Amino acid sequence: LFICIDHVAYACPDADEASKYYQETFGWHELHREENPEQGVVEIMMAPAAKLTEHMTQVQVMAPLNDESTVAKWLAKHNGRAGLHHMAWRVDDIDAVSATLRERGVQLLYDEPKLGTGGNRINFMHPKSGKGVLIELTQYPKN
Ligand code: CMX
Ligand code: CO
Repeated sequence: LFICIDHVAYACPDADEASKYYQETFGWHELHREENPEQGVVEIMMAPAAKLTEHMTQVQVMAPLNDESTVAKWLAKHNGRAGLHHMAWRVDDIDAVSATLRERGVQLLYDEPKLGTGGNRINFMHPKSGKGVLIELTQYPKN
């Protein structure tokens, strides 16, 4: 069902500041950045390598775009402190994986996948189905 851990997401108030720290202190690279208004985040995908390769895991540095953002709510609940917010599992076929997981009683947040990083199709397992962890499913565009 699953290919690899696509990313681990770090939520913070200022994504640029965190990216600068990753670059200057750890020598990491920005692979991609975008704003996703539907998800309410500005996100920067980062990794030790300058290019995304098969089975590589990234860090998604993200900050809320506005006060209504789920990430703004999460930060407020954590007294404004940055921290790990979710992890994402890369899948080959999100529709098939979602159907199998639903059969197994897993609660997915959306009826249909939404648009995620770089045009990926994404969905989330509710934290209670992830044993206390918010887990994203992500499928890259097929080319
Ligand atoms: N990790 C683990 N548990 C979490 C969590 C997180 N990130 N966010 C919330 N929870 C838990 C809370 O602790 C709470 O648990 P209890 O009921 O035991 O107290 C429960 O979930 C409900 O929390 P809440 O603060 O009331 O939050 P909501 O139910 O309003 O929202 C969730 C939670 C998961 C539905 C919401 O965050 C969501 O829709 N997430 C998916 C979208 C998202 O995270 N987008 C940003 C990332 C985009 C990207 O990766 O591209
Ligand atoms: Co994510």
